[in-house]
Amino acid sequence: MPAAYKLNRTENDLFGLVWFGLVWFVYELELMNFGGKIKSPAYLAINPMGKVPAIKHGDTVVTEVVAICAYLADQFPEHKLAPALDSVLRGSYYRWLFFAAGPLEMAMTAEAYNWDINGKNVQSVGCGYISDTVNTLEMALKNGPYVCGEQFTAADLVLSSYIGWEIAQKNLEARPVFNCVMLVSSSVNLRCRLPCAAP
Ligand SMILES: N[C@@H](CCC(=O)N[C@@H](CS)C(=O)NCC(=O)O)C(=O)O
Repeated sequence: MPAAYKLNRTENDLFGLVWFGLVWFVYELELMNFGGKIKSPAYLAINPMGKVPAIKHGDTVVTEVVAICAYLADQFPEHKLAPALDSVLRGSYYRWLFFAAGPLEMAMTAEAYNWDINGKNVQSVGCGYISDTVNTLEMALKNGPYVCGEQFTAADLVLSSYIGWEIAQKNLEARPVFNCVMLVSSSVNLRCRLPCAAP
């Protein structure tokens, strides 16, 4: 089973909901603190970025929250957190996982730190205007019940975690579909599936 590294903060942090899902898998959990163990040589040997989360599974180290979720979903298929390799749903699965790691993380950081995305730079900025990313996220989620259709996947875990954190940080407006997605993911995490028709 994997060892996992996570910040010593509340379960509502950036990776809280994702992590809540990952405890299905995680055997050993090592908590980090800002400026402390996270920048120690021992941890930098695991992640030279000095950032969490990270996991070690046998000799394999995986960093980047979305990669960790995708990796664990593949390694522990009994949890059915990824569409089958030959399923066409794999297209949506990859699409929204990478959307979270790319445009969504970038747009939320841009919002948090007032980055100037304007007519001169928007064509080169991966998230476009912040509203482009937020509207696309809403579009992806509104047909439900899950982002890949009928199957709850690691992509839902990732997106709901980002959404929860970013709403709490006031970087993302609490649109009805975003609230709904968080509720559904929490429920699935608690092993009681409550498919939700988005408003
Ligand atoms: N792109 C990374 C982001 C990781 C990240 O920013 N982690 C923050 C969590 S708040 C961290 O470890 N910060 C500690 C530091 O930079 O010292 C991922 O997806 O995992």
